Amino acid sequence: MFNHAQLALLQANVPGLPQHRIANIFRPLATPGASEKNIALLTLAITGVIFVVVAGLIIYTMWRFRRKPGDDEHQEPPQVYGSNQIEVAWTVIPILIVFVLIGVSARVIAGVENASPPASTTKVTLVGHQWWWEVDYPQFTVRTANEIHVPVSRDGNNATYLTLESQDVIHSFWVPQLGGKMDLIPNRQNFTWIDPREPGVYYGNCAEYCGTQHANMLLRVIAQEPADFNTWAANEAKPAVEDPSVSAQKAVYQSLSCVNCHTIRGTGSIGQFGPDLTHLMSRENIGAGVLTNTPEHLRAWVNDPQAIKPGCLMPSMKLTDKELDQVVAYLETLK
Ligand code: HEC
Ligand SMILES: [Cu+2]
Repeated sequence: MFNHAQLALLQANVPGLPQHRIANIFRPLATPGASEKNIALLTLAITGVIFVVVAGLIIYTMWRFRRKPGDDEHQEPPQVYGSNQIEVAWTVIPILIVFVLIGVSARVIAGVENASPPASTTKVTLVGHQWWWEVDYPQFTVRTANEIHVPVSRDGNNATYLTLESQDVIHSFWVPQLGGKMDLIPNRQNFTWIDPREPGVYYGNCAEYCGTQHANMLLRVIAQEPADFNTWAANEAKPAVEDPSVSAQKAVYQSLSCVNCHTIRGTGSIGQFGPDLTHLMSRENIGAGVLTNTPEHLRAWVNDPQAIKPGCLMPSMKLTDKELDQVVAYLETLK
């Protein structure tokens, strides 16, 4: 499920938060994930029985009708055609199996899709872009990218409802331990929800091929104690930090075309095409998971994103070394 760069990222520790590194559908930690696990087990059990029966019949037949000493090797064994009982059995039984699986899946999908959000829950609008995730919190006027902070949900309360949209092509939300897959479709809204039961970082990825950098659309759900979540949201809701010691560096950033693609709230940088950078330094990774968000990585990214994530929709800006230092120094103040 993960490529090399992402695996390296998974190994990076975030202090204080356990990492649910194994994105294993058989260890669900949320209600939708748990019901999906049951479908997976049922499907495995049914297909397992079919496998044993079919493979068993093949092995039995090979043994029972093997060539014996004295058999004429040019003589075909007797062939049987058109047994009504067998035809009916292998038509009806698979149809029944398919209907059982459709019924069970439809029930789970309906439960995930149609649950209406109680007023007290967190709402997130997740917008797929080639090749990153925009994460909006309409209740807090917060906008971030690639990392979905949510409160942990211990008693069934505090679920997070997700409205899924796409800016360009079809993407798909899948965080195996929590839930999914649910597609993000242009000109349409889909809904799903998650209720992570344990604090920690849950990994997911885009699950619908969406173009060249599809494999680098890592998604992280960061489930926090409600108090920590509120602290995070309160900071994110503020406009960008104004640090007078970097006003010259900020002026350099403002003079570049970065402002046409990125928003830094409270400044003249109001582009909407790329990720919101207002609180860039509160994110653990950049480029939807290709790099951890360290000063060196940030510099490498701004210098030449095409070398790191070839084909991504941020051009290499060809800054001078001096401009690069200044822009990165400014970005690093955006806590
Ligand atoms: C043509 C639009 C465009 C321009 C111009 C542009 N960017 Fe970007 N930027 C993007 C896109 C799109 C992404 C997301 C790339 C991805 O992850 O696939 C991005 C990502 C980033 C990120 C990583 C953010 C994150 O959370 O992953 C940073 C930092 C960044 N840009 C800074 C800059 C700076 C600084 C400049 C100017 C020197 C700049 N960008 C110019 C479109 C642009
Ligand atoms: Cu994709």
